[in-house]
Amino acid sequence: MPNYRIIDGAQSLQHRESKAGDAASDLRVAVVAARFNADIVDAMLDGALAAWQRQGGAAQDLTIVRAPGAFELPLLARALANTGLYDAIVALGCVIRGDTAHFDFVAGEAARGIAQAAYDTGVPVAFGVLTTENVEQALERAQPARMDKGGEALEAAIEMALALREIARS
Ligand code: INI
Repeated sequence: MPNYRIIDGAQSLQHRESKAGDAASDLRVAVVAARFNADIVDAMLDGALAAWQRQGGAAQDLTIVRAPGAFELPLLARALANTGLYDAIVALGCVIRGDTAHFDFVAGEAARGIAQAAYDTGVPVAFGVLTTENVEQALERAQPARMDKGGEALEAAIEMALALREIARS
């Protein structure tokens, strides 16, 4: 195979079954987590924190900020990104269709605002916002022992931070 230069931020990520790695050892990350649907978002936060440890992140290098709901995640994510202190941000929330006629507005603005915060600041913001039909679907996705969407979002943030760092070095 020709000697292509490959940038793959996931290369140094540690898989679940292996022992802890060091992909995150020199990264700083902030997690912004909604309080609405707290049981579900807290399960996602547990998964994200376990992933941070598994990837060798230090406790003092991870900041947790709480938001009232998913609608408020973008503004806090943008404020955290603008500090210049963090290599990546993870936004965690859960919007359940049955809960509200506002579903489309809350979920839509969360997605749009989180993407815009990343584009405008250049800091990756992982989209860890569940949008589900009911609580059962949300729990299945949130629980670390099941789909672990919080851990997945945290690992996406690390992968993006490492890829952007390597691109900046090229
Ligand atoms: N916020 C959520 O994070 N999830 C929801 O399902 C939800 N529902 O159902 O309304 C929700 N609403 C609150 C919203 O995010 C804001 O906090 C609120 O509108 C105040 O701005």
